[in-house]
Amino acid sequence: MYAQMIKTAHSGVHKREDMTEQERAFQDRIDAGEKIEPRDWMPDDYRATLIRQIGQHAHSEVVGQLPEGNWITRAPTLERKAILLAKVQDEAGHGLYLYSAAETLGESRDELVRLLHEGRMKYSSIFNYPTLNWADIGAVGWLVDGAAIVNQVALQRTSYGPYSRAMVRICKEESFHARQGYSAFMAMALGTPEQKRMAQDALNRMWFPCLMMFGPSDKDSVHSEQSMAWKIKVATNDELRQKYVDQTIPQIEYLGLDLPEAGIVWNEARGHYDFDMPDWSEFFNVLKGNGPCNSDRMADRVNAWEDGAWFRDGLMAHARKARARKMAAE
Ligand code: FAQ
Repeated sequence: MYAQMIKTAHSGVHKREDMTEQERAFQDRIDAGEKIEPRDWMPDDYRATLIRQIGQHAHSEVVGQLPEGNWITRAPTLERKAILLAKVQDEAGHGLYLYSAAETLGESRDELVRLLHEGRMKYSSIFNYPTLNWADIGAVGWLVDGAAIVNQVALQRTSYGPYSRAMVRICKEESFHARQGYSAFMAMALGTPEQKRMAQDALNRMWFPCLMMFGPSDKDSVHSEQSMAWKIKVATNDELRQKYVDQTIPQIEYLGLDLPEAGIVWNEARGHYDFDMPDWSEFFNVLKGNGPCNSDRMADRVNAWEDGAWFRDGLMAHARKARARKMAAE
């Protein structure tokens, strides 16, 4: 369904004077802070925008398992290994909650996965960067999950009920993820000089890719204006990015690391840190599939899907037999 709706998901901002009576009544519900539920009437492009965003979000959780999953066998202690295993498993669960939320809009998980594998849907740019060493794994938990949380805490207030409720649970689990990341990273930052050097290097490399997670600057964000009007998004890309920078700088200082060379200066008048924006040409290049790991990530996902076909077929055969047995017994 989303494949046919892609055009409407990009159809520009709705003006009140152009709305039908039904659309106006819908907007009034949004403005009054009501949640929209699956059986409620909604405009086609509200539905398509949600499927796009929730679908991409779900794909990010699943693809996001890859950079950390590849370090489970190499975790430095059994305790770190058990923690990382649980964390990566949680990400799969987050993907499932989100695919389920998309299903309430009439879009199947199989269809969304097909669109991802055909390169017609996106996942978060951050997962196209490599995790080179153990310091990077701490940094993913601290900085990547930290960025995801800033975004997802805001999304708890999104206007679509199932998405909002999925976010409440996901945020609880993400806060464990960020803490385990900070704990692993702190052990490196406060460790030997070589560990500290690795931690500083991980921070420097991940800083800008993490800022990119919030999307392009507001002036270049295609969807923000309409998504804000519908309260699908409750804060803009730049607002959330600022919030993230403001909360992360004191955490870097606490670790005794140098701030990344990224124009970070406290601005007393604004009451916020000033900082340089990432190189947006790099961001858009990663979105086009040209990041350091895009092709590896997609190949891993497509292979996993194909290798799992026998298991899905087995589950379906079992379900069919169980159903036939149940019906015969009735
Ligand atoms: N990466 O008009 P906007 C996680 C695309 S969860 C890739 O501003 P929008 C947990 C955007 O889709 C991380 N594409 O778009 C974890 C659009 O393209 P389209 C995922 C991006 O939707 C941690 C175009 O650029 N979180 O990490 C990105 O209003 C550790 C124009 O952009 C979510 O998905 C990007 N960074 O705002 C898991 C949160 N940014 O669709 C494992 C929900 C933008 O027209 C390990 N999503 N694009 O072809 C959102 O809040 C929004 O979708 C934004 C983008 C803020 C990401």
